[in-house]
Amino acid sequence: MSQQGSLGVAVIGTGRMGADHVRRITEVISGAHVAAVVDLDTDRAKAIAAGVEGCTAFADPAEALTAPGVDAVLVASPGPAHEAALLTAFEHDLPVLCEKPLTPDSASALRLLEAERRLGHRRVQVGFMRRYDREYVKLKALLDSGELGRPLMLHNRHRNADAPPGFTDAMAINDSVAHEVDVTRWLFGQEITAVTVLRPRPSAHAPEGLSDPQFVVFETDGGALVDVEIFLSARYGYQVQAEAVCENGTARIGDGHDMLVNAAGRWGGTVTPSYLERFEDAYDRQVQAWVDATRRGEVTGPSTWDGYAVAAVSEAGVRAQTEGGRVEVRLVERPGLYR
Ligand code: ISE
Repeated sequence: MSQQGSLGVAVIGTGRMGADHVRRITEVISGAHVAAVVDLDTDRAKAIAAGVEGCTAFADPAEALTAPGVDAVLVASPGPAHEAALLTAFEHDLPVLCEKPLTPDSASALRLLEAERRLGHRRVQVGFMRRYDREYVKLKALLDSGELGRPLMLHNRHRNADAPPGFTDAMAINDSVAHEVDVTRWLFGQEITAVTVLRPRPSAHAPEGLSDPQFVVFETDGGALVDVEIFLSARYGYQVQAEAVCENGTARIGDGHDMLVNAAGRWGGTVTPSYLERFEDAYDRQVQAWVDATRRGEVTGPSTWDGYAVAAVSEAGVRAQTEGGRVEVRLVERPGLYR
């Protein structure tokens, strides 16, 4: 570790998320600095590196990971590039924070699981940032306390103002519903065993090539039912809500009630424009937790197993979209490293 014990991070991928993480590491959190940025778009990488003291731009992740002063890696490149980046990080036994999805399919996620097992210790925290959102954390604590009794159902609403250009039905599962796959497993401590996808007549605002909204149903091995409304062109803003229905009561988060204004004959609050604002605090806490754990020599948070399980459920979800009906999820046995 360089700079008086500060963790030198290489950020791979300098798109929307990567650039936001560079800002976060440089300006918001403590204990780390960005030592390298990597992007195939070298102009973009150089422009970002120019704004960060001591940061070097690279086009090739392998080169960046052996650069002097690089102690850890934050992977924020597109999902299909994650496997190669993580395998390179494993070669150098570097700690990794990998943006979700871990990989876009279960076979590649399984290869990573095997590679990490061969290392013999956990190296990866997967970027399921909702686990660091204060409201989700409260909901998890309440469910874990047992006060509400056994969870029976989880209703989720996941709305984006607009889908990015080129967003497909499969991406609605792999990139968006992947979050509900993770929070379901985490909140309930159960695995998802089957997925069904239903679709109403699409919104007139649904972009070409995307069936929007969609209604996704999970069944779990604990006998719970979970529904997710994924609506990517909801227009009015970004909203994520969850309501757990349990034997002794219900608990709901994401209503955005932190300030209600009464004025001009109406009452209400504001809706965040995108996930960057809605989950800003969760992203900060996630990256800070990763840096703190790494500096202590530990690995915490969502694991490669969680990334694999989400990839397997997402794959079943995409099959349910194309084939129709209920698609079962089959996971390999959970290795001891992840228990
Ligand atoms: C995006 O990749 C995210 O991770 C957001 O949290 C999600 O709401 C959005 O739909 C995805 O495209």
